[in-house]
Amino acid sequence: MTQATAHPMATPRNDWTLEEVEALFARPFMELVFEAATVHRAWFDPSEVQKSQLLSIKTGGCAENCGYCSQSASFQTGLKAEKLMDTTTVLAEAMAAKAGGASRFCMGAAWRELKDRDTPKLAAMISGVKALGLETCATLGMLTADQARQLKDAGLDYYNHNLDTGPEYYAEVVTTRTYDDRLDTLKHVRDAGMSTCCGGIVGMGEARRDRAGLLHALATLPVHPDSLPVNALVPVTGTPLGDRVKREGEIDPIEFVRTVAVARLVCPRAMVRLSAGRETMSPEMQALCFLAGANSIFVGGKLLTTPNPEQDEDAQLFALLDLKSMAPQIAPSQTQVAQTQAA
Ligand code: SAM
Ligand code: DTB
Ligand code: SF4
Repeated sequence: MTQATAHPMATPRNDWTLEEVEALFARPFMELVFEAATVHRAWFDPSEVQKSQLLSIKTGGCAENCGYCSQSASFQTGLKAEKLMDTTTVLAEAMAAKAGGASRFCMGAAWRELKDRDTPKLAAMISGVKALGLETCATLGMLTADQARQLKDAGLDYYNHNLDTGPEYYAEVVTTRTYDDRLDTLKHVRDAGMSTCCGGIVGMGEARRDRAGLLHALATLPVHPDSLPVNALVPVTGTPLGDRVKREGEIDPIEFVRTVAVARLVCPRAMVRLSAGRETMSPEMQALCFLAGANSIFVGGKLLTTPNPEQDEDAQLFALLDLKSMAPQIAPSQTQVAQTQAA
């Protein structure tokens, strides 16, 4: 905290206005990146980047209609739906991820919500991965308060549940759930004492105001996300948003870096994850993202269903940029810190 007080923007705030967040986006690019890099240094070692690995434990056939997603049953993407993986396979994948240098393992399921009948199996996977010494994360759709507690008891450190975009653009992205549904699950996760992982996707045809709207929504949550993934849309053929981006063109890379920088500024203590979309980013673009405050990536040749740079390519990137791998981040969540301070 002593270092953090050195810069006025390094102290977390929950009273951001949308206009203030938009004003950050509009800052001269060099100033914005410099400020974000400065705030990044107040809380983190800028030479450390965490390597996370993803595994799709239940692929395809999802009941939601997220317009970017390869796994929605609403779109013809050519993806084959699969059953929930068995625990032994998941643990073998987690061991391989650890051996490959990942310190965090995230299990993703193409579900609208977790079903009670699957919870014991999920709990076994989570406790097994945790026993390997990995930081655990899962993303399984909506959770009830009770399910969140069961996952926490099993050893789940983080729950990922993205808001994806600003509230005004949300209905363009998905119509089978509301922003409030997402906020409810995030509350259950916080109340269970888990760390929240919540971010969104850039490059879905949204306006800058929507990107600011997303970051404003995150920065005004009762407690900031502990982990904030910034995904660049991976355009999947057959999805409405993937097809649209292929027709209309991708977002300007500098606007993506601006989004990373503003994420770092409005949620200074969050792990900002440079998530989907690195496959098509140059080393220079990724370096700018790290400078602007991103401090985690997903490693391994596959995200959930789409390609990601191979391990050796990322090893070269780390060597080129003199980056070190970060250890698991299982400090108390920001919710727990706030509760301790209030007590
Ligand atoms: N079904 C769960 C849910 O949606 O919460 C978990 C899995 S879902 C695939 C996890 C996140 O991946 C989504 O919230 C979205 O932000 C991101 N994502 C999915 N498809 C993507 C794509 N094509 N490009 C970028 N990000 C994507
Ligand atoms: C997140 O925000 N990004 C990751 C993780 N959370 C689960 C998932 C990216 C998925 C990209 C599309 C795919 O591979 O299917
Ligand atoms: Fe289902 Fe998640 Fe894909 Fe939406 S993003 S369709 S909820 S798997």
